[in-house]
Amino acid sequence: MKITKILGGAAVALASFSLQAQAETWDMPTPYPDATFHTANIHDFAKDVAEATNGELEINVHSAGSLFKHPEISKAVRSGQVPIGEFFLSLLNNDNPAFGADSLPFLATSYDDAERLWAAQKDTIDALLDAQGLMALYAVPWPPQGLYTTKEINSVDDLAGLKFRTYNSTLEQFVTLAGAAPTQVEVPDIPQAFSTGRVEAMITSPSTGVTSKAWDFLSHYTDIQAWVPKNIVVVNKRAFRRLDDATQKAVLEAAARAEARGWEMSKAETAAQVAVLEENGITIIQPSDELMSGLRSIGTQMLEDWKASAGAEGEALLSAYQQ
Ligand code: PCA
Repeated sequence: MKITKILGGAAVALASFSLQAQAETWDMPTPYPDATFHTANIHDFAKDVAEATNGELEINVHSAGSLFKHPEISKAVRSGQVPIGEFFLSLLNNDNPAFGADSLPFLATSYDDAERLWAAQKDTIDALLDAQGLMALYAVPWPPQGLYTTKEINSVDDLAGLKFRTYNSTLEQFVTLAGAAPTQVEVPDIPQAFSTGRVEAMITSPSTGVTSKAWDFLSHYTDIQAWVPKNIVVVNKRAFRRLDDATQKAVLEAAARAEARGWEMSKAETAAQVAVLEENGITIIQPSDELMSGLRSIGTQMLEDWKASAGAEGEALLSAYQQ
């Protein structure tokens, strides 16, 4: 009796020890607030992974740049400081122009275009990330990007001199060519940047307009649908390889589900969040032909610059997209 008890206790202790030894927690930095659909999707992804692995892999999401600031996230995953993270794919444009293709103005402006562009980009991006010790898990687009201002904008000239919030180098170039003055501001800092007068206009999605309560500091939304940029979730390859086969498989399956779910969430967001902007008093405007042709010609110039810097790799990517 006594012996069985002891053995039983030892068996229980052993079992819980081996569970503890296997169970792992991954800290996951992300740049955007919890109210963002991308972040909600990541929380679901983490839940799926935990469930599929019986809690052996827990992903602990640190949103809104709380663990690493957005520009640091890719480096933190690369160096292994964290095993997994999310960031805006085209932030890596400075490493290689192929990363920035989805942020080129008017190259891909609908979800169908965005899907074809992602298919055309994917192999190149995978190879570039692989060389950095990273592996892509999934990518999800933001809704098409629109123009937020404090007045009606009918032409590129109307943008001249505006203090303009930007989020990457391609947007910075676009804004500069439009004659406005760019300032890089991360999403969690948008309300303060506007309320203190550091910026007075921005190009972003209806989603980010809503999560930052654009109606508190802006009045007009012009639906220019300029590009459909993506967020990407990556893992550190070494950290991934340390997982056993079943856990690796669970992560990849949850990632595939998150990608499919995220694209649907993004599509559903577009109209829904424009409606929220409108309900809160923002004037929604269809762009004038003059504004669009002015912006498009800036886009054409930027595509030429991009081609020149992206070389043969860029050409292959573009021709795959334009097939
Ligand atoms: N929101 C993010 C990226 C694109 C978007 O729609 C931002 O404004 O930074």
